[in-house]
Formats: sequence, structure tokens, C-alpha cells
Amino acid sequence: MIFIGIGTNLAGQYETPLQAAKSSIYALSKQGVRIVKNSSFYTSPPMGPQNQPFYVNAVIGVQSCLSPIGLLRLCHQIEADFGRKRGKKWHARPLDLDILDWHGRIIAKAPQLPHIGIRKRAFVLLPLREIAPHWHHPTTGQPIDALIRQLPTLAQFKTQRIVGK
Ligand code: PH2
Ligand code: MG
Ligand code: MG
Repeated sequence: MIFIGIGTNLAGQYETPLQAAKSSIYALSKQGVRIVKNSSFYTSPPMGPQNQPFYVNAVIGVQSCLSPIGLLRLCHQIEADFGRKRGKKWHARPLDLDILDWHGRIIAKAPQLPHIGIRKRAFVLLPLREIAPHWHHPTTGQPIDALIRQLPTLAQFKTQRIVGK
């Protein structure tokens, strides 16, 4: 399975970031990506610069015949369609689509796999556990429950499920 993390804290052309997040799943499916699992949507304070809105995050499990780089290009194309402008690191954005895990593959760069941020981010691990409770980190082999136990309690507490799938 391939897992993609969705993040947004600006509405862009949609009414809310939540609506942008939902529409991004539809945009992927329109491009031939098969959506197999959807997590609930979560909200959390921004990691990084604090002068930006709270985020909405979700994780989906998908199937696609695209290569990692092909899928990355598609994700970037959809981000651009949603009004994302690339610039400063960790700035507010209407859409961020991160390939978290591509069939357990380990790749050094572009796209780096598994995604560098998985291990320490409650807003990735909590939705991922919902749809893949037996998932293991491809590089370290750690089960997802162990990764979640290692998170600071506050980070878990601040990541709140807002709406079901
Ligand atoms: N993504 C970032 C930076 N900070 N914070 C939250 N809560 N959620 C995100 O998805 C997120 C972030 C860079 O991709
Ligand atoms: Mg990201
Ligand atoms: Mg990204």
C-alpha cells in the first residue's frame, strides 16, 4: 500500500481547509489514484512558525501504478492547482500532499522515502494508525503503536479528531 499525508491550513479556492482536504482526495482519484482507506480529519496547532492557522490533517491509503517520482509529480501538480506557492519552509498552505510510505521502499531522495517527518508527528501517526494499525516504520521496523507512545503527551493531546471520514 501507499500512504499519503494530507495537510492544509488555508482554504484556497475552497470554503475551509477541511473542504480543501476533502477535495484533494477527489482530485487524486480523478487522476487515477485508487483510494483504498481514508482516516478521519484531525486538527492541530502548526508545527514550525506559530503565526499561521491551525492545520487540518488526514492520511489516505492508495493504490497507483505510478512510480514514486511519478506520484510525487502528480502530488505537486495538485498542490499547485489548489493554489500552493512554494517558498519558505513550513509556511501556511492550501494543500500539502506528502508521500509517507511507498510499499515500504527506502529511497534517499526526491521523494525521500519513507517521509522524513513520520516518526515525530502526531498529526501523521494518529491518522495513519486509524487506517493501518499494524504498520511498521520501513527503516526502523518500529510498530506504529510504539512510535505513538514515544510522542510527547502534549503533542498527542493537541491533535484532535474533528470529523469522521
Ligand atoms: N505541515 C508542515 C509544517 N507544520 N503543522 C501541522 N500541525 N500539520 C502539518 O501538516 C504541518 C505542520 C510542513 O509540511
Ligand atoms: Mg508536509
Ligand atoms: Mg510536502
